[in-house]
Amino acid sequence: MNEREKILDKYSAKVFKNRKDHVVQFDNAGMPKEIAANSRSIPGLMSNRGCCYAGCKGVVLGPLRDVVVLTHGPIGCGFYSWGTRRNKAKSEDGKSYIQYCFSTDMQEADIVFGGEKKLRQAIEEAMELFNPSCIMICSTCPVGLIGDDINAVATWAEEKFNIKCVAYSCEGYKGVSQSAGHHIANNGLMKSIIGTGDAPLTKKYSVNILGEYNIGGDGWETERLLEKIGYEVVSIFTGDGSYEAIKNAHTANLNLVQCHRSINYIAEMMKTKYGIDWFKVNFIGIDETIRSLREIAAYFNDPTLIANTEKVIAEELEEVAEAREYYKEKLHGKTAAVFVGGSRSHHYQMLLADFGMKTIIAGYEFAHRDDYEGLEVRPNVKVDADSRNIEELTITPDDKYYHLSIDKERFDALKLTTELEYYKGMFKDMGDGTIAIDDFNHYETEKLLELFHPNIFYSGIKDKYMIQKSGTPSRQMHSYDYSGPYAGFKGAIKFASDTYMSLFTPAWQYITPPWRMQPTLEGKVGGA
Ligand code: CFN
Ligand code: HCA
Repeated sequence: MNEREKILDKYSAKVFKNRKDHVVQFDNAGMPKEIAANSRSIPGLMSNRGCCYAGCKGVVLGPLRDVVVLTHGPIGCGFYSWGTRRNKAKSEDGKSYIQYCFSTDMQEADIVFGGEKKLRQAIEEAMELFNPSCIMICSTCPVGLIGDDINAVATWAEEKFNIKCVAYSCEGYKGVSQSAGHHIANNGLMKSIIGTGDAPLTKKYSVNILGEYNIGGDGWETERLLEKIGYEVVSIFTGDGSYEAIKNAHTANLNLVQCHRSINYIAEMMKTKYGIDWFKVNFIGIDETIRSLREIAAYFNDPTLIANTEKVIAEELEEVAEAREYYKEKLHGKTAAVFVGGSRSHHYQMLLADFGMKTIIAGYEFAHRDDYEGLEVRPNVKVDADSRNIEELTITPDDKYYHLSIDKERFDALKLTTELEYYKGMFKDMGDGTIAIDDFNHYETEKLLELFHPNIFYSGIKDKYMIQKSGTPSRQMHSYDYSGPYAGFKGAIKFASDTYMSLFTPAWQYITPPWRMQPTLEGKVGGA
C-alpha cells in the first residue's frame, strides 16, 4: 500500500468512493491528470473549509478600508470574519473603518418578524457616526432563509443619504465553500463600483493588483517594489484598498493577479468590458518575485522600465543576500506540508524552494481543478478570446497577449513550443512520492503527520495546535501568526526567519511526539 492507499483505507465504502478522487500521489509515471475539487464536503468529516459569507465578506470585501462593510446577521459571523483576519490598513485620510466590526446583531425577534428594520437602523447609525461614502451589506444564512430584501434597503440608503450602497446576498450556505463568496463579491464590485470614477492617471505605466489582501502587510511590500520601479498602482483589490481607488480601476493599463483563486473573475470581466490585459503574478518567493517583475516589464516592453526593473532587482537582492545564504544553510533539506485555502498552498512552495526546502504534502481547502492541474498558455500572441474550446483556438501573431488555463491533455494536444508554455497549477511543482489532497480534513491531517513526518506543517488556526501537540511545528499561512510581510525579497527573509524559529525553538525538547512512544507499524498475524 502506498501512503495514499493507507489514508483512504480506513474509510467506509461510501466515503472512500468520494474521497479517493480528492487524494492523489505522484509517482514516476508522471503527473496525475485529474483531481476532484470544488465539490460538496461530506458532512461529519471535519473539513477545514469556511463558507460563502467568509469568502465574500471576510476575504474580498472586508479589507476595503473606507467602506462600512455591514454584516446583516447574528453577531458571530461578523465578529469571526473581522477578529481573525490580518489584513492591515492605513488610516491616513481619516477614512478607515477597519478597526470596527459592523453587524446588525440579529436576535430571535428579528428572525421571526424580519430584520429589514434593524438593517435600516444600523445604516442610519453608521451614517451618523462615520458618514462613509460607501456601505456594503453582507447577508449571513438566516437573512436568506427569512427573505429580508437587502437590495431594497440598499436602494433606500442610496436615495436617503446620497451614498453608494451595495447589497451582497452571500449567505453562508451558498455554493460549497468560500469560493462562491469570492464570485459574489467580484460581481458586485464589477457591477456597482469599478468604472464609476474618473481620476486621471499620473504615470505612463499603471497597474491594479488583484487578489492581494495585505495579510501581514504583503500588499504594501509589493506596492513598494512596483512604485520603486516606476509604476502607478491605481488600486489594490482589496488589501488596504479603498472604494475611492477601486472606482478608477478601469483606467489602469494592466491587471496583475496575485491570488489565483479569489479574483480572476474580475480580471476576466475587466478584459471583456475595458480591454485590460491581465496575467497571474506571484510575489511570494524571491525567484518568483523576480520572474513576476520581469514579466510585467516585458509586457510594457519599454527599455527604461526594463532597466529600472533590473536595477531594483539587483538592489533588493543585494540587501537580502547575506540573510538568504544564512537561512538557506539552516533550512536546506527540511520537508514541509502546505495546506491553505487557495493559491497560497502553491505560492509558498516556491518560497520554500528558495531556501532548499521541499514540499512533500500539499492541498487546498476550496481550490478549483485548474489551481491543481492548470497549465497556462502564455504566448506573446493572442488566442481568440471568445473561444474556450482548445480545438478551435486561433493564434494570431499580430495580437499582443493572451492567456488561458487548460488541462494537461488539451495542452499536449496544442503542441505548443516551449517558449509558449507556461505552467501554473500546483501539480507541476510536486515531486515523486509527494501527495496532494483536496478539501483535507482532520483525520487526513493526522494520518499525513503519521505517514510523512514533515519537519514543518503550514496551515491554519483550525489544525495548528493539534499539529503542534503531535510534535510537528506548525505555522499559520492564513494569518502568518501575526508576523509578516512575507511578500517580495525582504518578506522572503522574514518568512525564513520565522520558519527557522519554529523549527529550532528549544521548546521541542520538552515534548515527545506520539510516534516516538507508540508503534506505527500495523500488521496481521497468521491468517486471521
Ligand atoms: S488571503 Fe487569500 S490567497 S483570497 Fe483566499 S485563496 Fe483564504 S482567507 Mo485564508 S489565507 Fe487563504 Fe488564499 Fe486567495 Fe486568505 S490561501 S484561505 S479565501 N486566501
Ligand atoms: C476563512 C478565513 C481564513 C481562515 C483562517 C484559518 C483566513 O476562510 O474563513 O482557518 O486559519 O485566512 O482568515 O481562511
